[in-house]
Amino acid sequence: MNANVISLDGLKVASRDDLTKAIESKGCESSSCGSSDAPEDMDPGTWEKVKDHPCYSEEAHHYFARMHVAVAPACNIQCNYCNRKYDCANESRPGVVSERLTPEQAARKVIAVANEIPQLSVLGIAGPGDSAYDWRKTKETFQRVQAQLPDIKLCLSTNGLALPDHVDELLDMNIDHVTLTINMIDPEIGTKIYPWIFWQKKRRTGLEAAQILHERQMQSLDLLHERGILVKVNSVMIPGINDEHLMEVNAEVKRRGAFLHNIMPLISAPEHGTVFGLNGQRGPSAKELKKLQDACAGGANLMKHCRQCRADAVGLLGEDRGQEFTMDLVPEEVTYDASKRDAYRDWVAEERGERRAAAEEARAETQAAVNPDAEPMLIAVATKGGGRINQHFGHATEFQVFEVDNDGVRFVTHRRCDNYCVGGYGEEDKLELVIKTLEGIDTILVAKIGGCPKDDLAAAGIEAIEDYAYDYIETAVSAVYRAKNGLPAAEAEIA
Ligand code: CLF
Ligand code: SF4
Repeated sequence: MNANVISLDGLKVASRDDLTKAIESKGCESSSCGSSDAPEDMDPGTWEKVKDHPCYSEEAHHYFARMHVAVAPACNIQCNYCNRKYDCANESRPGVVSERLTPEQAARKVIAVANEIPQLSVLGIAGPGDSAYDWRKTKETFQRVQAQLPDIKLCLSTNGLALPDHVDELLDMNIDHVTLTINMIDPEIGTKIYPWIFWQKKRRTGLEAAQILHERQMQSLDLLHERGILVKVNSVMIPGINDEHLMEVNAEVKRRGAFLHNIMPLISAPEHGTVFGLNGQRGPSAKELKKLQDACAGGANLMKHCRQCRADAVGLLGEDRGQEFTMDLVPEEVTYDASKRDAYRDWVAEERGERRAAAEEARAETQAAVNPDAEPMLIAVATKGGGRINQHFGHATEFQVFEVDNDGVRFVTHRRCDNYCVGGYGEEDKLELVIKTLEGIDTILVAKIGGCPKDDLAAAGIEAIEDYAYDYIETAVSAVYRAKNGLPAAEAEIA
């Protein structure tokens, strides 16, 4: 096979031009990024580490995919939002069970996925228990993958209790991304979240347990930071328990060098069988989460594009292709072929540069023609990746939401929904739910939409626009904003 031929979701293309055309006509289903220029707020060394990581770079998540392998079932603590029948809720949606794998099966699965999904850039181990406690299996998996697919980034997620014992091994394996779940820096608050931990061969409870966990988490953060390993801190926001306290957590993890802080909403329901689910502890509303995120402005940088994925997730953050790669579908013998991924990365390097230049140009022109009366807008987009508006309204299972004002365009969140169109037909009851999901949105940009849903959206005060199909998101959002406010169009948009 020609090393430059790439297949994307069945599209065979032989050159960058072909790939661009393919994506413009069908939509890019995946991700990878690679302008060699670091953004202004990042040094080149850090940029090199994050530019292909969909969780550590919002921009990268338009291009690159991650996969998880569920190899580490054992855990050394109990969180009140976790039921051990399911996967670790620190990095997964609760109530989900993944297919447990041996390290050998996991390595085989990674090769099978890498051969099919050229956007794959990261292998994460996020349980289904604790990856640092179940270390032997985690380490063997990483070693096998590193030996066979040296260009895949390795990423670990842990509660931090066992991590200090393995930090130097992480360094030896070239792992430069670790997620620590830190829900408190005050052990009194910790007693309301953690009923026990297992530490030095004994079960500890109450304040002693929370104190040890806190000290080990801070030690983990310090050791990782000293070694130049990037740390993302995940915190589960639990109203009435740690919600206000998370501002202090944010400031402390920033002080200790965390690269990102990901505040995740507690998802709690009786059917999950967790302590919080059974005692009626609620999760935060989207408004409460946003308020806390706004209150943390100026502290540690916040991740806002997390999808709370599964311990066996595969694909772009907004999609899960795990069912295409269950072990019964992975061949016994698989040989790694890096050619598609290499060609994809080359394409993304160029594409990313162009996208950034177009967005910058639109932003500059927006700022140059400020209308002081212009109101900020919330604009939702339907996208399958590649940073473009390339999805049919009826096929979207989530919408990415951007805020735009005279300062430019910013990603703020995503909103999940069931897709409206199933088997070629729209379902009216689903449309009602989609419209509810889009509450507060001014405009939605889609590649295509039918007349009926467009009218129903308009009746709900949401304008659906197809005019920017396959355009870059930021330039399109900026164009809509300017058109609404009587500002001149940017050159990038006219082109
Ligand atoms: Fe996985 Fe986590 Fe690594 Fe990402 S997920 S181990 S850092 S590769 Fe990402 Fe998923 Fe959110 Fe996690 S979207 S749950 S932040
Ligand atoms: Fe569950 Fe993860 Fe907490 Fe362990 S660390 S109890 S697996 S949520």
